[in-house]
Amino acid sequence: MQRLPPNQHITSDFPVLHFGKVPEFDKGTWDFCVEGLVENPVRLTYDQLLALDRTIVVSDFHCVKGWSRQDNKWEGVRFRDIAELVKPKTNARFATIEADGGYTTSLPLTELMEPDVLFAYALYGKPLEPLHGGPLRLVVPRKYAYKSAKWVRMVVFTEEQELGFWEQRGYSDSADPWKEERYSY
Ligand SMILES: Nc1nc2c(c(=O)[nH]1)N[C@H]1C(S)=C(S)[C@@H](COP(=O)(O)O)O[C@H]1N2
Ligand SMILES: [Mo]
Repeated sequence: MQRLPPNQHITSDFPVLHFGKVPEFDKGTWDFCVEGLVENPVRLTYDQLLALDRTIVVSDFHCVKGWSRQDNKWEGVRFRDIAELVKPKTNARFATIEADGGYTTSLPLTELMEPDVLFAYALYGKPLEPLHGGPLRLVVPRKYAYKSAKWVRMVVFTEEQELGFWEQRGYSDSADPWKEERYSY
């Protein structure tokens, strides 16, 4: 089976790519909020998040600029487990992911509910380092990596899809690397 999406090349190091500054993590004030069209909005501290069911997913990571990094061992909480906790209302169809520093991205719930979609707080058994999105990042292996928001603080369930940071700047909203959906035009 072909493991590398079209026109991607494998890199064995882990490039660091983001817009803006790496936010500082203060465990005392940090929180993770899930709200919008849900029955049971939650605000979790870092320790409360770590106490939720932990899942390990080994997955590949594809940046829209052309590099792919294989076999990343992420550890965290599945999106679907968070959804189970907050109970999306029947009209919720998307979720907007908001990060420290203002970065956002959005995905259909059908794609976020896949079993390999994680809010990751560890990589190879170590707390996720700030450069790669620590303390918490979304990981969506089946999409270009701009959907994998670093420094996630908030999830808002919505009825309509909101356009994320890169998606407002010409990148594809569907972002499927296998179909090479890189740009929105
Ligand atoms: N908050 C935030 N998350 C982000 C980005 C960003 O600019 N800000 N860039 C995205 C892009 S384009 C890529 S390729 C990956 C890079 O993740 P890495 O730095 O851990 O390799 O983060 C994604 N998540
Ligand atoms: Mo990227």
